[in-house]
Amino acid sequence: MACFKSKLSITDDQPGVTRDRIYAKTEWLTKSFAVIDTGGIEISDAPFLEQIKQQADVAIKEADLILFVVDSRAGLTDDDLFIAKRLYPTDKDVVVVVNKVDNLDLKQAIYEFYALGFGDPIAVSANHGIGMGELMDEIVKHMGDEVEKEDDDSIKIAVIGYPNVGKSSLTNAILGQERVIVSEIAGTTRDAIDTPFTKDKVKYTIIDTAGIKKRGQVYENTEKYSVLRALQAIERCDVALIVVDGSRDIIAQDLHVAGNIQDYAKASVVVVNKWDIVDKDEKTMKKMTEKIYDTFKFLTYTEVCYVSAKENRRIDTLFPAINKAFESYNKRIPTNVINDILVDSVAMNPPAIFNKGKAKFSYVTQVATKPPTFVVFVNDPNYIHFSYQRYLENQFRKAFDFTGTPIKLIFRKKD
Ligand SMILES: Nc1nc2c(ncn2[C@@H]2O[C@H](COP(=O)(O)OP(=O)(O)OP(=O)(O)O)[C@@H](O)[C@H]2O)c(=O)[nH]1
Ligand SMILES: [Mg+2]
Repeated sequence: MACFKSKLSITDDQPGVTRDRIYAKTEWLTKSFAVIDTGGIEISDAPFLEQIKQQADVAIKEADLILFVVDSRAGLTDDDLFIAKRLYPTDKDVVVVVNKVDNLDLKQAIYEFYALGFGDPIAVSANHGIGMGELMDEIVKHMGDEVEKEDDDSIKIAVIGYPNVGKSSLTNAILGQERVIVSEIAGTTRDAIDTPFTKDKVKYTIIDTAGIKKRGQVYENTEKYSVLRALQAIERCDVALIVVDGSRDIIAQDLHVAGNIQDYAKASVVVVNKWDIVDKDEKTMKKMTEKIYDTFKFLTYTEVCYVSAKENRRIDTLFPAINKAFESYNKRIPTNVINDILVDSVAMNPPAIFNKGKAKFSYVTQVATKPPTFVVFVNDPNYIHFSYQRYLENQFRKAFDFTGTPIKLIFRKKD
C-alpha cells in the first residue's frame, strides 16, 4: 500500500480493503505526481481477487514508476515473488519499498529483498514517517522534467446513491471503459475515485463514490470512512448524479442520500438506473418522475433521467442535463434584471403582516454563484414569513432558468 502520509488510501488491517486504484496528488520539491494505490495483489481466494489483479495491471500500465511495497515484518513472501514475476515484463522502473521498519535493524530488514532483483530497496515506516524523504528523492530521480499543468477547470460530477444502485456501472458507462469495479455485492466501492475525461470538448471529472447508508446506523469502521469520502466528494463536486434503482421503490434511504445535496447546496441530476429490468408502459416514466418529485420535495427543480448503465442505454441523455445543471449553478443575473422581478412579484402578491410588521423590500442583488445566491434588502427580515420566501424563490425560478441548481435567498435588514 502506498501511503505518503496523506491518508487517502484506506489503511486497514483487513487485507483486500483497498479495492480500487486510488489516485492521490502529491508534491515533493518542485515536482507533483499522482500516486496510484493498487490495493494489493495477493494469492488468496478473496472474492475480488481477479478484479483486483486486473486493476493492478491497469495501474502498472499507466504508471511512470512502480513502487513495490513489501512488509519487513513478514519478510520475503511467496506473494512478493509472485508480484515480482508479474513486474519483470514491464519496462517501467521498479523501486522496492520495505515498509514497517519501525523497530527493526534497517540493514537486516532490507537485505533479503535484494533477491527480488530490483536493485537497492528503500526502508520506510509509513506510519512513523521514517525514510519518506529518501523515498521521495528516489521518486523524483525517476521522473522526467515535463511541467505538469494544474488542471482543475473541469466540471466535477459526483456519482452518489444508496449501495448497489449501479453507481460504478454508471461511471463506467459514462467513461466508456471498465474503470471501476462493479459487482452484485453491496458495498463494493469503498473510496471516492476521480477520473478525468473530455466530451464534446468539455472537460469533466467523474467521481464514483461508495454507497451512502442512513445516519444513525452503526457502521463498520471501513464503512464510516467510505461514507465520509462520499460526502467529501459531494462537497468538492459541481453536479451530483443522484442515482436510484428504478427496479424498486424509492426508499427513505434514497431520500437521505438526496438530502445531502440540499445540505451542500450542489447542482444535481436524478438518474433512475436499471431501467432495462422495469416492466413499463408509456406512463411508467411520468409516474416515476412524479414519485421522485413527491419524495424529494426540495429537488423539484432537478431533471430526472432514465438509463440502463449495464446495457449502456440512454447514457447520452445525461450530458444535456449535467451541462444545464452546471450552467444554472454558475448563472449570474444582473441586479437591474432581478430587481424588476422582485418589484413585479411584490406588486402582484404583496406580503401579509407577519410578526406585527409588513415587509418592505428595497432591492435584491446577486452576491455569489455556485449556487446563485441573492441578498434581498428589507426593512426587517423578521416580517417575512417562510412561505413568502418560497414565493419569491419560485418567482425567480419562473423568470430565469435555474434547472438543476438550488438558489439561496438571504434577507438582510436595510439600514
Ligand atoms: N439490470 C441492471 N443491472 C444493473 C444496472 N446497473 C448496475 N447493475 C447491477 O447492479 C449491481 C451493482 O452494480 P454496481 O455498479 O457495482 O453498483 P454500485 O452502486 O456501484 O454499488 P456499491 O459500490 O456497492 O455501492 C451489479 O450486479 C450490476 O451489474 C442496470 O442498468 N441494469
Ligand atoms: Mg460502486
